[in-house]
Amino acid sequence: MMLVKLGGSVITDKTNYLAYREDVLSRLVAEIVAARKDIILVHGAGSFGHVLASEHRLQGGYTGDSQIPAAAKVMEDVRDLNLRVMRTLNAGGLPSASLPPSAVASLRSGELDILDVGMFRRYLDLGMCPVTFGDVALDSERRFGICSGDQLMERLAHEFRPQRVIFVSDIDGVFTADPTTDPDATLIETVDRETLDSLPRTHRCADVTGSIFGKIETMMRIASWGGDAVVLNGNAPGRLGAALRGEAVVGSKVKGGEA
Ligand code: IP8
Repeated sequence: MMLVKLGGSVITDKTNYLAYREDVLSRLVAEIVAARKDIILVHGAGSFGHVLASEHRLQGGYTGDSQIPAAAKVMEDVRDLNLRVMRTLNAGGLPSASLPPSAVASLRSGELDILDVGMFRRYLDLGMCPVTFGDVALDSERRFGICSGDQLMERLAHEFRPQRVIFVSDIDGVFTADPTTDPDATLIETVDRETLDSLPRTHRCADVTGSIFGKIETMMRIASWGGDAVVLNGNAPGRLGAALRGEAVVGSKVKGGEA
């Protein structure tokens, strides 16, 4: 089984509120279908979630009633994105079942607490691809919060122990410096604890759910449970398909840290 996260930066245009990249998603779905693997899919929220979540400081949980309409609007928007993803998956030949965190998960102080993994298992058994996504969810301490796709990836990797965990991003992988501003930045093929600690902490951090460093820490925990954890560029045709077939691919492989 493989666990794949389609990053919000690849399936949406993160700079434009509610801009969906259907052409990119259709191609990625074709690569998944061609690979013929059992898959659990997670997708990010991109411009359907982060813009309003940051404007209304939803990440830290409830601070006042004025946030409630914004939280509801973010839930509506990420459902809208998810519905578009579901249509693309089903039309592309990957029968899929949507499992929204607002209904199957809850947080405790911003951390993922409860996730109904049994549901994922039953849809997989039925021959469907379970799909979940970054969403607003209830929080037992903070009333509500943001459940990120990366938190879901970590829990699902822990429960299902997939052969490979793939993060599909809009850049080739982890670089020695920020490739958007530094022409000397080079791709790091294998990232371990030592490399991570030596990286300059100047990379861009555009999300309410954290920076690339937080993502790599998550990937290290995932890799420490056995499977490969890989980050690759979904804008480059063929790379996701190759990674699903277990082939070497341009990207960064993250080696497990301490469990
Ligand atoms: O895009 C964030 O999930 P992510 C979810 O996976 C929201 O970080 C609603 C901002």
